[in-house]
Amino acid sequence: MKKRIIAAGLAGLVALSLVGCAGSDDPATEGSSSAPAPTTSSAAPIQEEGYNLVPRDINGDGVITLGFAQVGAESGWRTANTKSYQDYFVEANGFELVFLDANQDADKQKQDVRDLIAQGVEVIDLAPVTDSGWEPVLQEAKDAGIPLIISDRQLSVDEDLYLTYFGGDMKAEGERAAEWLKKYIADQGITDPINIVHLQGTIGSTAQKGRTEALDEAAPANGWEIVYQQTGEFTQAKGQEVMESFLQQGQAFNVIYSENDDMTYGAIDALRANGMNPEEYIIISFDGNKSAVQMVVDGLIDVIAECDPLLGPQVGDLINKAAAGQTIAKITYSVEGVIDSTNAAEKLLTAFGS
Ligand code: GYE
Repeated sequence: MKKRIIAAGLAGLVALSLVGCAGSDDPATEGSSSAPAPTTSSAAPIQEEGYNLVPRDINGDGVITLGFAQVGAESGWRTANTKSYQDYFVEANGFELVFLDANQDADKQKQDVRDLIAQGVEVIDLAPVTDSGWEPVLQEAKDAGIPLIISDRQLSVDEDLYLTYFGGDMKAEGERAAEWLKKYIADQGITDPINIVHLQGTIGSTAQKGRTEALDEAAPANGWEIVYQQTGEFTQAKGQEVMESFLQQGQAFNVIYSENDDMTYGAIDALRANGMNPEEYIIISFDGNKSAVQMVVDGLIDVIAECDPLLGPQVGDLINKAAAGQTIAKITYSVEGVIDSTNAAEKLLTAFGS
């Protein structure tokens, strides 16, 4: 029964968006001949319950077209993430990539996904800028019979609205960073009050929410004070700007908790510009770009909570498995840990980006 619903959905999409492919004998459309081909999009069969859309080469052109709704180009992590998609989703691997960049604009990104639906791509990968207001758009993709994957930043939406999530567990990353700080303070026998400058990522992104929530919980639990909390929007320039404005206040602090490497670079620049030595502060970062890992080796950054950007091949693998009829997990978190003085030299050998 499930199978027939899928086949009918695919037949609808073929009829709708792929004029000129009527002669295709792609096995993906097998079993659809008994289903009446709808002539308008509103007639496309709608899944009543569950999520059973399967990625396929619907138009039989030998490749699966993946529409990727990317966040933007705000960070080194993002650049590496985009490159991993561009490198993997190529014809030699059985794919074609349609890449749309939302420029960190959540409204534009909703339009981007609608454009991908209108273009009739065969699978959509959404890396959501922020986490609200997605239900109608995800429903539209589902109604059009296009399987949708959420990557990088998780969404708390009904499981029936997407095929799978692949990416980091942002709160766990923040918890690892906080645990590291707790242990470091104990190991070093630090008795000074802990005053934390907290540079946040893009407000409303799940990367920001998870990492912020972890610190917001750990601080009161450990008697730490967050003396400043401000978004640097995951960029180096904004990270430097907000750090500068904090430094103008002349308030005491001894820890920087920066939700990505780029803002950390900006904060370090701000410290130096004010004649301060970054090595005198405990600096906590996220991601693990090569330059940041080098800074751990050099003793400038104390710890990085890792976040893996090289999602392209891993998402590709999930698509292939789902296309082959295998059951894939609803949520898969990247394997991540922390990078500090104990393992930075080794981690440098495989660090991403520059
Ligand atoms: O940490 C940051 C990027 O969503 C995990 O976004 C991603 C975050 C990453 O801009 O550098």
